[in-house]
Amino acid sequence: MKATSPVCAASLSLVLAGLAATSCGSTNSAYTALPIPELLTGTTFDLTLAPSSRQFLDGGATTTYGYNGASFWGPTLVMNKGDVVQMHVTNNLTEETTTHWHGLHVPAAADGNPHQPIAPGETWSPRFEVKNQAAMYWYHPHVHMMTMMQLSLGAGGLIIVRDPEEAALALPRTWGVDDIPLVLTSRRFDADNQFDVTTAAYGDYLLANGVMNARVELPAQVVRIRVLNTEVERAYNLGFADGRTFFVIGNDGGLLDAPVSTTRVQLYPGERVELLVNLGKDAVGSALTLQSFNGGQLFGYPGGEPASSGNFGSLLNNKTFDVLRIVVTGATAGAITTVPTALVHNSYWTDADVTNSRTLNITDMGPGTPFTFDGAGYVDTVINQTIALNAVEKWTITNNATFNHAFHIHDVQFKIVSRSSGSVGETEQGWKDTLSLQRNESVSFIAKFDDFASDTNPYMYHCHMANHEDEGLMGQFLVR
Ligand SMILES: [Cu+2]
Repeated sequence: MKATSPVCAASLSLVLAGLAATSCGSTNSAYTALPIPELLTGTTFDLTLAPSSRQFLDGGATTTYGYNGASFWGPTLVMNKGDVVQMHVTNNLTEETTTHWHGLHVPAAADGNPHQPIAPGETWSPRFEVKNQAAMYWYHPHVHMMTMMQLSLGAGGLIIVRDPEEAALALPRTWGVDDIPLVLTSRRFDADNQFDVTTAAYGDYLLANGVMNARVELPAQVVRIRVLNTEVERAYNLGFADGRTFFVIGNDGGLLDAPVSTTRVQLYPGERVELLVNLGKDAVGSALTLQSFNGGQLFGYPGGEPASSGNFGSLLNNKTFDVLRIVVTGATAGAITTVPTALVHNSYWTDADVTNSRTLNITDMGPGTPFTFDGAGYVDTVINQTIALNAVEKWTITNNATFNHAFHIHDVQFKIVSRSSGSVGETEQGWKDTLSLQRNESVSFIAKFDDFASDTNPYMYHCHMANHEDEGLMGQFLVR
C-alpha cells in the first residue's frame, strides 16, 4: 500500500510552531500533517489568550482563538506531581475569559471557574500544588454563557501530569514520536468561512489537533495515543477500520491497574482516554485509519441525530467517519515492543467508605427547553450543594431528560460504581471526572472531597456539552 503523498509536509514546521495555516485539508484527497502542540515545562507557566486566524478552507481565513500565538488551541503544559506551579494567564481578548484546569484538584479560588474572571488586558496568577496522578488533563475557558463560543473558537490546551509510578513503567513517552495527543472536535463554517460558534451543536468537518484530514507517521512499535473529546456535544465511538484490538491504559484521572483490550472506546465531551496500539507487525509504509463508529445510534446519542443540517444535524451525524490516518514508519531506537500486563495499583473508594449520599436529577420541560439540575438553572449567587471537608460522598445522577449528557464535576476524581442501564464499562473504570449519562439512566460515583475548603469560593458541576452548560445545566458546591 502506497503511503499518502505528504502534500502539506513543507508547512509542517510552521504548523508545529502554531504559526501557519494549511489549506490542503479542505479536500478528501489530501492529508494534513497532525500538528503536535509544543510542550512547556518547568514550574512557571505563562499563557496568553488572543484572537488569531487560520486558513481552513479555500477563500477567507477563519477567525480563531489561541494561546501563546497559536492560531488554534495552545501549548501542552507538563507538570510533575508534587510541584508547586505558578500560572500567569493574560487575556488579550476584548471580552472576559477564565481558565479552568479541567481535572486538577486545586483550591476553588485557583479553579478558573466563572468566579475567577480575567478582564481584557488583565493577568490572573493562581499558584497551586500539583496533587493529581499522572494523566492528561486540560485547560479551557469557563465563562458562563460564553464557554461554547470561546472553546469553539479554539481556546484550550492540554496538561500532562507526570509522576514516579508512571515514569517507572515501560510505556511510550517520546512526545510526537511514539506518544501523541489527539484532540478531537468538529466545526461548521458559514458562507464567509467563519465557525458557527453559537448555534451549531455539531460541526460538519472533523478537526484533529485543529486540522482537517489529519495524517500522522507512527513507528512500527507500541505507540501511545492520548485522546480528548473537546466537542460541543458530539460523542465518539473510536476504533480502527481494520477492526484491530487496542488497549486502554488510562482514563481522565490516571492509569488503570492493567491495560484493557478492546476494539471500541467511547468518549463524551470532556472525557480523556490513553490508548496503546501495537504497530509492531505493520509493514513500514502501510497505513491504518482510526474512525468513529457513530452510525446507527439510538435517539439521545450525541451526534446520532440523522439530520445533515440545522442546529442539531451535521454531515458527520449518525455515520462512521475517519478521525486519523496513521502511516507506519520504521521502529525507533529503544522502541517499546510489548504492552505491559500491569500498570499501577489504584485503591478506590467503596460503599463502605461513604459518609454522605446525594442525588441530582436532570430534567427538561420538553424538546427545545433548557436542561436543568433538579428543576433549577444555574444562578451564580446560589450554592446548590454544601459538602463537608473530607467527606466521601456517593452521588447518583439521574437523567430524566430527553437527551444524553456528559456530567463533569470540578475538584475531585471519582470512581463510577454503578449504571442502572447495565454494568460499568471496562473502558471507563479508573479515575474519572466526566461521565456519559444516557436517557433514563442513573449513574453513581464515589469521590472524596479533601484538602481544600472555603466558605466563599465554590466549585462547579455541569454538563460538559458546552451548549447545555451555557443554557444553565450547571450547579455549584462549597466544600467547608
Ligand atoms: Cu448536557
